Amino acid sequence: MFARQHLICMTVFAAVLVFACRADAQEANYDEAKVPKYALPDPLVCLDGTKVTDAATWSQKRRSEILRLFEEHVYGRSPGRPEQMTFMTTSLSRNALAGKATRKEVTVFFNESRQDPNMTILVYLPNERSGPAPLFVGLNFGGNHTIHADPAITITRSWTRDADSNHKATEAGRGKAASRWPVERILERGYGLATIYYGDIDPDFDDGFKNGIHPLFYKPGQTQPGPDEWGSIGAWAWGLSRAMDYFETDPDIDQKHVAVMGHSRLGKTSLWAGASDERFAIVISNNSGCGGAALSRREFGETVKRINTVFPHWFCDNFTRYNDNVNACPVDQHMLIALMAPRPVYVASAEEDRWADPRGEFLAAQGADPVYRLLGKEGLPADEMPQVSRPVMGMIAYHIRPGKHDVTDYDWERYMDFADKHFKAVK
Ligand code: GTR
Repeated sequence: MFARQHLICMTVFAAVLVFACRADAQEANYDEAKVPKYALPDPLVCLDGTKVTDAATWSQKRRSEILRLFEEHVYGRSPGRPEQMTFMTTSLSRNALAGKATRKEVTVFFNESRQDPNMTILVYLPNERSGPAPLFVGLNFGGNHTIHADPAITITRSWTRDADSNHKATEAGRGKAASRWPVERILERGYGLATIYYGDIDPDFDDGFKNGIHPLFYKPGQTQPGPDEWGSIGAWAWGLSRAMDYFETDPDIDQKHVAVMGHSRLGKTSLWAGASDERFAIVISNNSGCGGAALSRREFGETVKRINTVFPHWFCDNFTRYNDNVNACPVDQHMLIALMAPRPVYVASAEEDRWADPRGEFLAAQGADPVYRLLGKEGLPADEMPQVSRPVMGMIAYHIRPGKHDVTDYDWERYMDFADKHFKAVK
């Protein structure tokens, strides 16, 4: 009897959920004519109303003001580098991928006891190089073993989305995401690639921050982050900074030429990593959308309310204040892109990825341009949104390619063109 009632309850609940999701999806606006009128906060006007007219005021005052605003209202404050952190190389081959690469796996332990959570950085470096290799680093969605069929990559022990195998990754996942990681091509163009499974840092579901990295930093008595403290995006970005700490110790890696790249929620993460850690020399956002490169005030496709509802663990709790009033938020995402200045930043969209609002991504990139120009840099050399497959590259780059929400070879080739342009890498 109880079981039957329970079943009925679950069925009703599921039906309501499906209905709610459909209703919500229908409500998403995809009509340019229905984008509300909005005014963007000026990245060059300080909170006290003064206008920034010189580079020194930007770097000494306004930049840190904007960074604090993003911490307080959007991503939350993160801790720094743990004092007890250690690195351990757990595998090394100088003869990987038919001799083309050096492959390393490096485990990062965050505390003295070397317990979980810890993260494993998988690194491929081109053997054909004359010195330390410039590097792309990005988090992956399924485990390091998914990015390439290389049988030597260790399968992650962390929670994965793979429900078939009880959330434990298996051999079946090996190479599954290879189309998003053209490792051989990256090596051929003279770059290394490092990647980390994002679930090593914080599993991507809302558990009240009991698992993952957060509890390591709780003050006595604290059970979850405060309203202005890091959510999961903050934690993932923090993990990228810890990887950067490792790169600084590896003589095979050119630590001054590390580009951080991420797709979708991990594109939001690469932007936040690049904003909060200026050691990343290039920052790349692939289809990052709402809470990433897209302007929140346009409310086109995914909205702040919807993202905070469906993914309550991604941002800090303060961000929910803007669910019904996004105009009250003291920042919008063009200011996040401006935090990369004067470093090169690339924003990429996909034509069919309307959920991520390609135009909103372009407009945010454009909205950062005045800051680059103030710093004497080119910014984004485009007055209008470019046509499909017509990348524009200044210090800010933008492209929109045909197709859906994904990372393709086209995207990677453009990121490497951009890195060639700014790093002058050996090819
Ligand atoms: C969607 C989410 C997006 C984007 C995407 C992803 O469900 O609405 O913001 O992050 O997931 O990460 O694949």
